[in-house]
Amino acid sequence: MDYKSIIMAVIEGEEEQAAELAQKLLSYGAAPLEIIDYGLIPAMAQVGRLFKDGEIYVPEVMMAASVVSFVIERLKPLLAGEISHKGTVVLGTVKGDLHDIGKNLVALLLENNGFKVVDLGADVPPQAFIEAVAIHDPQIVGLSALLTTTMPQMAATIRAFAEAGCRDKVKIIIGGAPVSYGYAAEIAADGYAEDAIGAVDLCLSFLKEAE
Ligand code: B1M
Repeated sequence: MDYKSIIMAVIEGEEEQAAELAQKLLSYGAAPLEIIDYGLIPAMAQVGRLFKDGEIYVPEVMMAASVVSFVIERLKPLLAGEISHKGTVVLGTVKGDLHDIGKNLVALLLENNGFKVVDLGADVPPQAFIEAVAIHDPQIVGLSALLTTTMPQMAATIRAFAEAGCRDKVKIIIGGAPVSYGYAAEIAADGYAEDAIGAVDLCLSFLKEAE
């Protein structure tokens, strides 16, 4: 299967073309998750490299990001998950951070693995996570960050849970490109996942533990 064309379409911000190419790949037998893994994610990695090297600027990055979201929206119905919920995850990108593509992928895969996901979006302050936990009673809270400057908001969110007296109520997991196992340990998160599949495995393992 050739993913080069869809990768180029994302990088060039060609929304309709990317959606058509995704459709074509599906008709050749590609699974929706393969299109995400071999097409959309590598395209964003390439966009990141071009941005870092000063070959493209924020508007082009935003265009590429919106193409990815557009294609994912179209693949979503093909990834129908279970209807009964195994557990609930409150998910968000931390305060000050607007990156939401990775977080949206985590939400998508969790939903497709039977979780109810309460997605708080991006730029979420600690208090909003705490309020969502009070309302939705999840087993797990997932924090995403893509900037080294917003990673400390993960620690701040965990501290806010402790200060509000509800740290023990939930498992808190973290993820995002600059985050690591070491950082999770440092801020006393309950877990770290490198990618969306890893986040699903981690959440499933917490539910198993609680049984
Ligand atoms: Co920005 N940005 N960005 N950006 N951006 C990065 C992150 C950067 C690495 C680019 C670079 O310099 N090479 C750099 C950060 C450097 C650093 O902190 N060290 C950067 C910068 C500097 C910035 C701005 C400051 C730029 C500026 O304005 N001068 C600015 C900050 C805005 C803000 O947030 N306050 C900014 C803005 C933007 C856009 C708005 C233009 C856009 C975001 C659009 C959107 O998300 N809706 C954007 C994008 C798209 C990127 C890159 C190019 C791509 C990110 C992405 O979507 N990757 C990125 C470069 C890169 O990562 N290569 C970059 C694809 C996605 C599938 O991967 O998000 O890593 P990722 O998610 C993965 C895993 O990390 C993991 O699973 C996902 C799927 O496998 N994961 C989790 C993520 N969350 C998880 C949570 C979990 C578990 C796993 O559990 C809860």
